[in-house]
Amino acid sequence: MPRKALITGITGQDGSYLAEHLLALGYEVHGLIRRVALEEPERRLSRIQHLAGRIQLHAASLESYPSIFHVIKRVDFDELYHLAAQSFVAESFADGFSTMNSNINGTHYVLAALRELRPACRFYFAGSSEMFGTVQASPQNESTPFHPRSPYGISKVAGFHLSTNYREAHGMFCCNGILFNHTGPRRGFEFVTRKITRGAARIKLGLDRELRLGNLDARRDWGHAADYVRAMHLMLQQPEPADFVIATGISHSVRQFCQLAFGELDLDYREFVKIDPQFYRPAEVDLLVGDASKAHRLLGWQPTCTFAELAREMVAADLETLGKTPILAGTG
Ligand code: F7E
Repeated sequence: MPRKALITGITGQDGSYLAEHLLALGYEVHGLIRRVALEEPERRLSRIQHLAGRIQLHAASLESYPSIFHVIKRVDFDELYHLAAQSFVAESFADGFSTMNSNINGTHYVLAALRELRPACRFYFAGSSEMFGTVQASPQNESTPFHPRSPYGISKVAGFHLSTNYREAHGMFCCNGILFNHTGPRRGFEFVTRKITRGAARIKLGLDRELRLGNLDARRDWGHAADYVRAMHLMLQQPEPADFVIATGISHSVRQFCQLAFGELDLDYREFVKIDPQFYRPAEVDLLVGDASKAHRLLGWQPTCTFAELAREMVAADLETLGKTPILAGTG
């Protein structure tokens, strides 16, 4: 009998890579999606289109306990990966209420339904380096205190504590991944790395003349999402539930990513990147760099993709996709 996994957020970057990874390992993969996604499959299911027929999708809303309950009741899941969230930090400043509702209550609904129906199902919570916020020590590891700087970060701290509490109070197998920034060609367009690679490719192709960005001096520890989903799976295979930092251990600035991405296209980012205050955040996280030595030691996990390789892959993918659009075919 194959093991059965449910992924919330299967339509996102991480969900799609995780679904591929679990299928390759022989899992029966199920995904929780919003009903509205079924009405616009080309746009909303684009990252998992190539998996059609190999995964089973269930419509539910993170805002509705009964809808989550019914999905969890339907199948005897062995593992549940809770990745669904409002994950764009800037948006969480614009609408903190909906970020809190879906990220905190959504996590609580999933945990409560699991406890009621399938308490033996292993649970993964997608925690975030944004929980560290204004860092209290560097590099950050599993013992570093949290000091979140955004409603998003606060919602992830709450989710982390909820998951930990179900582990401690109800004996459930709950693991929290504390994942540092991870990206790749499937990244949403608003996140800075994808905004830069797509922007650079558009400029190269003559579709745009400039790219407007905010704080170029923020530093993050960026890895490849395909590497990071392997760690999620490994966490749930351990003898005991625990929390793990997943990171490369190397930080770079947004400016360095611009340099690399534009450089891939023989462009100088300084000619094209314009600073626009609207992309600054009311409270910034200046520096994040993770210490993943616990994951190296206990999970045998290592990242495989360097920062430069990441930029190269993303630029190449954006150039290829944009090069195929009809607008270019017309303009040569
Ligand atoms: O920003 C700066 C911005 O939006 C990175 C999410 O996956 O990782 C991600 O959160 C940095 C920030 O990601 C622009 O101020 C400059 O310092 O790509 P981002 P994030 O906020 O680090 C964590 C681990 C998560 O958990 C989150 O869900 O880049 N920045 N100029 C900009 N950022 C954006 N988005 N757009 C700009 O124009």
